[in-house]
Amino acid sequence: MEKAIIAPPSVRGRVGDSTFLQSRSAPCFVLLACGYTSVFTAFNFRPNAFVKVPINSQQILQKCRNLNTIPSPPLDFYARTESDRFVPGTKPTLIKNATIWTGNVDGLEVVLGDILLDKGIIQAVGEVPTHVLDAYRDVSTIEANGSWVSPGIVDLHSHLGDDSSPSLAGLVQPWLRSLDALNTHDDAYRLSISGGVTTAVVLPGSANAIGGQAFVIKLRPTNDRSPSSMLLEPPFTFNGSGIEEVHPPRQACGRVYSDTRKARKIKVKQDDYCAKAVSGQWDGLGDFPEDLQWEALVDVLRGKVKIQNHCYEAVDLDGIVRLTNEFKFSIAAFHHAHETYLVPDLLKKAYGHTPAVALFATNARYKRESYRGSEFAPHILAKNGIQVSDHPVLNSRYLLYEAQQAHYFGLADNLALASVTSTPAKIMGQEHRIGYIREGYDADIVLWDSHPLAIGATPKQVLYDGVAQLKNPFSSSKPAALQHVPQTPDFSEETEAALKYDGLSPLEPKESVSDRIIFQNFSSLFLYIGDGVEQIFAAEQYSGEPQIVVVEGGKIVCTGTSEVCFTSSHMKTRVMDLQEVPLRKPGLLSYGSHLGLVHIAGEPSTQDGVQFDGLTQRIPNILGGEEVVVRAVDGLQFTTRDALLAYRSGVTTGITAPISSGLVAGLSTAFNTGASHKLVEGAVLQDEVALHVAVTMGSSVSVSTQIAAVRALLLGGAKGDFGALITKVVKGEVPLVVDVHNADIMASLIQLKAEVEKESGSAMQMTFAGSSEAHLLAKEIGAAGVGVIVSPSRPFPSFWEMRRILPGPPLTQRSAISTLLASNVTVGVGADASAHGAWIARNTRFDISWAALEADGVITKAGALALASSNLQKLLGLKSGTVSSALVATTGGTLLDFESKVVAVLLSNKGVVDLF
Ligand SMILES: *[C@@H]1O[C@H](CO)[C@@H](O)[C@H](O)[C@H]1NC(C)=O
Ligand SMILES: *[C@@H]1O[C@H](CO)[C@@H](O)[C@H](O)[C@H]1NC(C)=O
Ligand SMILES: *[C@@H]1O[C@H](CO)[C@@H](O)[C@H](O)[C@H]1NC(C)=O
Ligand SMILES: *[C@@H]1O[C@H](CO)[C@@H](O)[C@H](O)[C@H]1NC(C)=O
Ligand SMILES: CC(=O)N[C@H]1CO[C@H](CO)[C@@H](O)[C@@H]1O
Repeated sequence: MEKAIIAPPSVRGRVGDSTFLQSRSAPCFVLLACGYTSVFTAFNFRPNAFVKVPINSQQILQKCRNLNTIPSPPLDFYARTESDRFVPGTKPTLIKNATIWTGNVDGLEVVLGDILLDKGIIQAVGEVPTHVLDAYRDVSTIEANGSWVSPGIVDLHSHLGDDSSPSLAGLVQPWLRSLDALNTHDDAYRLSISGGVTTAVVLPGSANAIGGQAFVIKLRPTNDRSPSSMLLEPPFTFNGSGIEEVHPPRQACGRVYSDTRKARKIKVKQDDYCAKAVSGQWDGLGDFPEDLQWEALVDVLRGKVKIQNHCYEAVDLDGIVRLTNEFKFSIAAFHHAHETYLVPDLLKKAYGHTPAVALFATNARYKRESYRGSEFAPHILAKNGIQVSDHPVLNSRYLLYEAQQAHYFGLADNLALASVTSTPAKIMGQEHRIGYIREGYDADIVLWDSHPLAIGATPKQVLYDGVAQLKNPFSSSKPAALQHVPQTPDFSEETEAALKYDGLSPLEPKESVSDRIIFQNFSSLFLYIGDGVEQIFAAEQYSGEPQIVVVEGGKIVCTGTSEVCFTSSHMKTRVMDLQEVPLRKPGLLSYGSHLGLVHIAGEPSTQDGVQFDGLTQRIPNILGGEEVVVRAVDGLQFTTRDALLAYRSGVTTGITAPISSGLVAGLSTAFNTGASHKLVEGAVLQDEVALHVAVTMGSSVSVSTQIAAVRALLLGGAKGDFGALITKVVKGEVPLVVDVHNADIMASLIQLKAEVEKESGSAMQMTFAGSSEAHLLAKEIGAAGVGVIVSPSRPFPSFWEMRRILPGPPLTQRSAISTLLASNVTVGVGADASAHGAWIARNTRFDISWAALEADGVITKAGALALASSNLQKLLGLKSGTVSSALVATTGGTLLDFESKVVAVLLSNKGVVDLF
């Protein structure tokens, strides 16, 4: 209950002024009931024309005026001399002699020169005037020596801090705000910073239709150590749990799917209310209608919120576009958005403006909605004038890698770099301060060790608000070739096919021929020699007669000069000119994903399925109970799109274990990724490869119980077929591959191996797969003769049992792979099993390339190829000769770089050459 005074419309402007009230006729105080919470003033003016004006009418009118104000930076934003994020005490910094990608002129501008940072702001770019420099006494200088410099990377789609790493037990609706759950201790911040990421839109989880409100944060640690202090620009002033409005309003970010009707009702009520208030019809108007719960959605309808919309398929995109027109709101960006490239004209019909599209580069087919996803989507969308932003799958540290891949598949270099800097800045409504290197912008700068679009590009230093973030960064020296934008191959045919076939273009080889083929004009030749990979020809070290390779029936019959190799033949002969920088190398292997057992990861009906787990379930008698041996070969599915894409990317062999969520998975199999079905010659390379088990802290059964079970099995507890298999494992005839990440579990397994070997008197072959923490035991693993398959090859502490990763440059000099190699451990690179699908197998060539670039020169090109070929062959116990039956020919460069493309696979066991 509040005191109320009624005032005449003519004096509304001075309601609440007690002097004023007293100077007029005697006021009549009226008590208002009805639960009104605002203070009303009453004034007796004309008895029959009382108007109740709320005492806070000024605030209400201001609120009404602000209702439809579109968020923008304060009008004096560009006059700022100090950033609101400036850390007092930060010295001015001069970055000298840099190659600066500014983001200006549509991402085409590159400036050679200096950058001056002070007060958290970029003060000058290019030539810093002497009088400006002279004004500073104490400046830290970074000699860039011509290094590439870009604005900080901007991640438009992050769950950093909300999905913490390592993941521990930790909910979402439109009224939920990601800020309220932001974990400031997420290990991923430091990792993302080391990848050059400076700003991220943190979205709440994607579980509900309406995800909730997202916030834009900068990732660096703050002196406050609070989530609020990480906000780039709070949309409002936070005070207690309430929200105070500022004018003009600041940008908010939200994610909306549908259910806008409720919000529209509130909006209509507010508009009616304000129409009355503005015209002075206060009588009976009551409180301003609002509902905190739906406020975000009302703001959406008022165009105040940037909507980031998860939306995949044409049917859903169509629905949302209709909704935007019905409710008159616009969408900032569609995220994931796998089918947007098929419907660019539909996107252009969205209300207000064409939404931008945030995409993964090669991650697709992980659920039905992403089945038609294409690596050519960014290029196609850009050609349609639609803004593209890239986003990472798991680890935003490698967001730039997404842009690199989009560039590899045809997106122009200026747009590819913009897709992780200026474009996401624009989409999130922050392009007035981030995403560019411009005077007056936030001093968020990354110095790179190579051209940012070159494979393996790694920051040498990252500055946030002018504060250098990397202490003692380590940077490996990069080949000069990586200082230029990669000359990417021509994918125009594949790009057209993606559209022509509605996203499902045929992936089979164009031709499979047994003709005689002469390859000429290649720059390097790598072959399996003994049990390793060797480079047997390098054009740059050769000055003799041109070399050729003659292939008959898929087999190399001669390498040498044409004089040496020329033999007349009745065979039909083709000549393949690999043009200047071509070459040939062993086909790669992919192990670690469910390649060949799954078409779509999220759709159980497209897969081989999960088997029984003897440790937690009773295995049915019809299977022979615990004596059963499950073999992946029995469930193999050929021509999955992931396998065919892997084949086209040089991964000729898949080694896949049965899908299991328990202790024992069963026997893996090796197959040709390009084969059309199992009964084709050469389709299955080896029926039974290795026995796979998994020991993990993520199990419902204790680690000690799992180890006890492995011990019981190896020491004679297994019977029947399974017992016979275990006998072979103990004798070292079949390798035991253990999926394990944690170093303490590895130590127990090393002891167990010794125990079993002592008992049996024979050496067994043990391989760790996953192995996130293996570097901690490198010496012991080497001494125990255990091999290691590292996956993911660029580590990420997703779970507690993998938290002690060795992140590699720039945070550490050594990577896990180089550390293990230094202890003479045989190391292979596997596909990341946590990547939701086998799509990742196609990227093996780039994974091994990164691994070599991060190893500071200790891994040669042949060594890099071995990581995913001969070493995997050894680690998994494949019969020798199994994988050397496949060789890959590329044009434009080696399999290891962004400039090459696979043109042929030589299959000697099948007697053919597959041409693409
Ligand atoms: C530039 O060269 C100097 C001298 O060799 C070196 O100290 C500095 O670290 C280099 N800067 C970068 C960014 O690599
Ligand atoms: C910039 O650095 C490059 C590479 O170290 C060097 O060749 C060039 O002379 C430097 N330019 C200036 C102006 O210092
Ligand atoms: C927060 O609200 C309280 C109570 O309304 C007020 O006294 C205080 O000045 C506000 N603080 C800020 C920083 O706006
Ligand atoms: C690795 O092998 C090399 C060559 O056999 C040997 O010289 C070196 O000592 C070994 N290193 C370790 C750590 O075992
Ligand atoms: C280096 C090399 O092998 N160059 C050859 C490329 O192919 C042409 C014929 O197409 C030869 O004339 C070159 O000698």
